[in-house]
Amino acid sequence: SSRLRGKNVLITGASSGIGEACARHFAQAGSNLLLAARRKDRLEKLKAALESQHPQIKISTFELDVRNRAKVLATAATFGDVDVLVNNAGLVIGLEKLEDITEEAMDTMIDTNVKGLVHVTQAVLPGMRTRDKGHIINIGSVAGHQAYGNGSIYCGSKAAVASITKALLFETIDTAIRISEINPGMVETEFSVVRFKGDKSKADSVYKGVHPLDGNDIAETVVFVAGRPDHVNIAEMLVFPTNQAAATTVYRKP
Ligand code: NDP
Ligand code: 8X3
Repeated sequence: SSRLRGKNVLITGASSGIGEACARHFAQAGSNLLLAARRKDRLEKLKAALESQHPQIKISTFELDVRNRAKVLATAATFGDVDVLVNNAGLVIGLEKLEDITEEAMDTMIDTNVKGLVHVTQAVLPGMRTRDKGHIINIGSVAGHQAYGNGSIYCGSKAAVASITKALLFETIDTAIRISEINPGMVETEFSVVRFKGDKSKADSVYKGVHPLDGNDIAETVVFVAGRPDHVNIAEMLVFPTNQAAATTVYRKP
């Protein structure tokens, strides 16, 4: 949509998967990009590729761990005006019973998915309030709305994202700021490779016999949500592959 041309879009977790696909789709729409993640080398490659395809847009990259509150706040001071924030950085570690989850895994998920999202939002929302414009799009998950066994902390972290998103709708009701949550089902990205600590065959088995979503499928919905007229807020969306019915219910072709 031409509404996104020239808009400044900050995407966290832009080095892979959904975030990287969002970068490509917003670039296609003519938006300027602020790309953040820990793996700066990947962001640089993406920036170079997108700059050659879309010479008219501006792209900046930021090596940023969203868990590092002080760094997030300091880096945000260099962002300029952010029109759209896509809070996408997130991860799952393991698939284990609650009593078997390590403190490190628990901290990593909560610090990234919940506190990291809050850090970036706290860094960007005050400017949006001052300008009385902006759009925050949080990438939640079906897992935040339907808990499943061996997913307690991850599901809980995404349930927190759902609650925080809803609270923000109330807190910005008297402003022109839009708050949206997009909840994907099964998306084939590096998500399962990270979950199983690099075990590619275990990760591949998650998608066996199904045609999962890919990053582009979610990026298209993010760009659609961001591209609605200013008076339209798509507050919530659930996006499944066709053969998924619930968080852990997928039909697999035999
Ligand atoms: P990927 O693993 O492909 O991408 C995750 C991104 O998050 C990477 O760019 C990674 O970058 C970034 N990230 C992780 N930790 C941090 C951190 N501490 N600071 C900054 N960036 C970080 O997975 P997806 O694209 O699938 O995941 C994106 C979002 O989508 C997540 O919030 C996930 O929970 C959600 N989601 C995914 C689903 C799926 O099935 N794949 C389904 C529903 C929701 P880097 O490592 O360079 O920092
Ligand atoms: C990721 C989806 O439910 O497969 O948010 O873990 S799930």
